[in-house]
Amino acid sequence: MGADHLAHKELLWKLSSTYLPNDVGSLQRSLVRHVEYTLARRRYKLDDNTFYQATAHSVRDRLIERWTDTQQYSAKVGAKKVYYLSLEFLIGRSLGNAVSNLGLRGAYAEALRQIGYNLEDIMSEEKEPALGNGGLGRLASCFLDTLATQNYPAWGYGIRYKYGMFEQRILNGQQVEFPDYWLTDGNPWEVERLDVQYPVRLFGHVREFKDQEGNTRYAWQGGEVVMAQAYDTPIPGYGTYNTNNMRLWSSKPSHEFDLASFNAGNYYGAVEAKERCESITSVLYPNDATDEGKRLRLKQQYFFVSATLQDIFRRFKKSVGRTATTKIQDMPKKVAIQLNDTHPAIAIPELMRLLLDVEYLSWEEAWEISRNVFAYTNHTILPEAMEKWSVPMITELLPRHMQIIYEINHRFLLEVQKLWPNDDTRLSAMSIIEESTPKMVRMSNLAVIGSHTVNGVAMIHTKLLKSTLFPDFLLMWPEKFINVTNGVTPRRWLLQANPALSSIYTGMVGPGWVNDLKRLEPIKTMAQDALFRQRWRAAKQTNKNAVVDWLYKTMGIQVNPNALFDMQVKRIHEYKRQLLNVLGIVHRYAEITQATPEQRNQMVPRVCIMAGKAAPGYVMAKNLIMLVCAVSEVVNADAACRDLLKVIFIPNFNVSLAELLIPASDVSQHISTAGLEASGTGNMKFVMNGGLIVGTMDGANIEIAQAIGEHNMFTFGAKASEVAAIRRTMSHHPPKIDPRLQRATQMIRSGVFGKPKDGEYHQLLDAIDPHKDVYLTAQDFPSYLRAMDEADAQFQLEEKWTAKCIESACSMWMFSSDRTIREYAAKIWNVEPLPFRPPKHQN
Ligand code: H53
Repeated sequence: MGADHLAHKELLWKLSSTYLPNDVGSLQRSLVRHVEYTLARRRYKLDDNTFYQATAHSVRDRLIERWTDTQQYSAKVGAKKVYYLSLEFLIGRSLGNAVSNLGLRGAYAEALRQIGYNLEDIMSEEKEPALGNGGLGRLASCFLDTLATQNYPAWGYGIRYKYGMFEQRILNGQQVEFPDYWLTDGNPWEVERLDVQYPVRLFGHVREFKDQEGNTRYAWQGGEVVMAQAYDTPIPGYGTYNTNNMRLWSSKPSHEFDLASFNAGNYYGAVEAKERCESITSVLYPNDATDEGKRLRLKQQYFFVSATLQDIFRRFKKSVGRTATTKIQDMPKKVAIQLNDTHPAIAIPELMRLLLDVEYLSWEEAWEISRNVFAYTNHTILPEAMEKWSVPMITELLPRHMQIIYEINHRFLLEVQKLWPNDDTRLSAMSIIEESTPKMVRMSNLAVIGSHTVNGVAMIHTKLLKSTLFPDFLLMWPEKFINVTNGVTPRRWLLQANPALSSIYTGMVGPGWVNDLKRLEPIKTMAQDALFRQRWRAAKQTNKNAVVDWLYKTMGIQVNPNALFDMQVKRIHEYKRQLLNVLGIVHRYAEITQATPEQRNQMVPRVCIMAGKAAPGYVMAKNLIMLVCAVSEVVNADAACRDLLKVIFIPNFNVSLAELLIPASDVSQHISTAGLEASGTGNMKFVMNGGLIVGTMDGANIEIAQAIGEHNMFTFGAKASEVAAIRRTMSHHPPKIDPRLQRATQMIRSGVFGKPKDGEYHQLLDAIDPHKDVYLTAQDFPSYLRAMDEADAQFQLEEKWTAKCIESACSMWMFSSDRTIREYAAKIWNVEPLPFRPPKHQN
């Protein structure tokens, strides 16, 4: 048997160790094979979609080789791994990213061209997975790209929602939500791992008993058991063989569950229960930076966390088995878990439960391990985003976790009392439990207490987080709080989104800039070169023309390609102040209609583009969209505006649309009330793509201004340090309203843009009444207009403008997620890159 076994193994190895060839002919054979055998289609008359599917499968084959090699290698080496736990991954389309990261873009383009297909067209067939809301989810996807590119052993864990972020359509000038069933054509990028399933318990009760040594133990029993099914997506790095994994969980009924109900003779009940199981992962909650406190959402969080920790635990224990010297106490040497916001923070009591109730460790041992495994990223200080779950809800759904949370809190409060005896105010501020009716569990306090490191996402955000959100925790653990400023991947946001600019860069410094953005720095001096500036402008014009064509084709709108393209594209939120933008537009409209022909000749033509989704229950955000659409109708139909002003609300903003728009902007707006946008990441993408910013001193804007020079940014508005005092005084000393603001609001109120029947515009404008202008919209209006005027003036000085754009774009290296991830690796995770050397015959 031994000899047979060896012979089998050898033959198997021989058969499986041949790698796929990547020459054009081989790629074509692979495409056709997938058309015929994977898709079972005939060989002729094939549409682009079929060829998209075939290309995706062909690319996937090549990803899988690298992926399995990388995973086997890191298991063999026993490397420490990073696990990025996020309820959102805003992935965007995969095909373009995969072929360029594999270095096969040219080969696939040629292979397709020869058989009559165009790679770009094929790429646009892909339906984009939108498993996230906005910044937080997109950041997670940028991080995965960088982790793979820099050869870190890292996995992303998340949920495979059946319905991603809703599709936004504008009907009668209003947002209407449609379900996003992104899986209609299947998903060629994922592999269903039928061998990776875990049971997840919900509800039930806790049984207390004594173990053999007489220690009190707890077992969580009964309730419902749901199965978590793994779906894996390979994440290729750029210019490396390393390929990481993103594992998403989908819920399905367990057999145990079925049998119980069917045996009880309750057929319909059993089917309903099955549906309840499946519903756990059916839909992404469409709220960005707001907490809804829905029960199903807590189920999602726990379901995801439980499956993920079982999986991490299993892998870790396998590695413990491999080396006799590793023990369970060594978990922090092998495992780093990053909590992306508090959404996965229930992982902290869950890991404690596994260590206590399954591994039978002592509380002290378990806590030591747990605290050294977890780190927490905070992404906002907005009170409405702070996750709180009611104690009765957690008790019902996760009874054992509620006990553990109470125990964590009890032990923690004893420490607090030791430090600050008789300080009840402090005690109640730091407690995990909020003493309200009903009592609430503060997930952010739990996350801070249960993590070894807490980070904010931009310098100002981290400062505010320390001073306003967690000041007492900071006194207790000054070292725990650090800043890691966000970043974005240059692969998607430059190389893929902006081929025109990318080829200029590559022509100047070679292709190395793609994973080393510092290499662009020397190009700054080229801002003085007239010929270079001309090339730069040509690239920008190419990108603007692409948007002009797209607008005409998809929306039937004609715009002046030489106008200043002004964009504000992001989630709609009061704190992001899209209203300030609209009021500025109405002001501009008023100026145009009242101008003499000579004055009009002096004006800078502008195309104002806005896009973004409003949470379905967020009335103010939906009203805002209504107003933008109404303003756009009136302005665009007014002959006086002609080439001078166009206002466009583009529906259904998503990653693909961002890739089209961002490279075409001249100016973009990042105009949140100072102190409220944690970082922002769109700001980084726009500047990298040679656009300038109109912005407040908020989030990463501040650091961008430092990096590119303040003279290259149009800043305005109250500073974060001034906001509180301004708010305090406004109630008794309201500031005088700027007459231009008065005129703009008057136009809106009087019905120039229609009079919706429920007074939606009044609602928007009442909120900026100078007595209670929470977001300082009226307050900042005059300085906002000054910044916009300055942008207009500068835009007319074409050569100077171009020089600014070049200088700025080439100073952005620190906003590459490559820098961000290096900081996480060094300051938080303590992990090293582990490059896997490719087999010789691989390119
Ligand atoms: O996270 C981004 C930040 C941005 C912040 C955003 C965010 C969400 O998208 C969702 C929830 C949340 O708490 C924060 O608003 O400022 O750039 C990535 O850090």
